Amino acid sequence: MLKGLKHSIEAEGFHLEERFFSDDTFVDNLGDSLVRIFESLDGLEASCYPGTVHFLLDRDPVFLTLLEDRRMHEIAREVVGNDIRLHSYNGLVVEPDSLMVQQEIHRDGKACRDCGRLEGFQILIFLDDYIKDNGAIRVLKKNKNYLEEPTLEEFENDSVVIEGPAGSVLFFEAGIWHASGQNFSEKARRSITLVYFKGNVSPQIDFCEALDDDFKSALPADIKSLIGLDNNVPKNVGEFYLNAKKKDMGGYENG
Ligand SMILES: O=C(O)CCC(=O)C(=O)O
Repeated sequence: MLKGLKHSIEAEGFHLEERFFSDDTFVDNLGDSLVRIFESLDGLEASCYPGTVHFLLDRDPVFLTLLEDRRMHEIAREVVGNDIRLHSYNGLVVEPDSLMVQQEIHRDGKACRDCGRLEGFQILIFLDDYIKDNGAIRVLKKNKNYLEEPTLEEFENDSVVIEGPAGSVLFFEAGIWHASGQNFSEKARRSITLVYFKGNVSPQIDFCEALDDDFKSALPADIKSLIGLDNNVPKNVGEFYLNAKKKDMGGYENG
């Protein structure tokens, strides 16, 4: 799979792996948890980006289980390099006839004019079947100007709709322009997006500040590193010495 995936990413900027997650119960659990959280949102969280649930990681244990599927991170490392960091981990619940910012032609995260495959990588996990009628994502294939923002007309002419069954995963470079369609079906379309960037790009949220200490300390070492907890800079002199003590006085780092 990896060889084909790398080839498609290289040539077109994206690759769909049908039923990458073949355990239907797991995919259903992800979808159910996402909807439960979505329905409990209020205030700014409910109104600022309708249809988007941000910062999934500690909202339900199933989202940590998903992050512990290292196959996804390995693929991101193959494409971007070893020094990757999770930039964002969000969910989408696209309700019938709803309007969302994702319907505009866009790129996620810190993708900028110069950010092609070297900088970032995105994974979109379908929790329901993606079909034209429910507004499946459209992506603009790579061409020689693919980092430039396309006009509406260019996007309409040159983009492709990505359809696939629940459990499928769309892998794409962060530099690829894309947009959701409108959901004309009678059921919500749900998905999860993981965006990775190189370690020197700041994430959508400071995971270190946002997560609870108990949650952080129970995380496996590689997941800590993936979300940037390794870079936990002491906030003050007191914390610096406390960290040094915690290391059992095994030496003052950079001391
Ligand atoms: O799945 C979709 O509808 C599009 C998702 C999207 O545009 C995004 O996550 O940036």
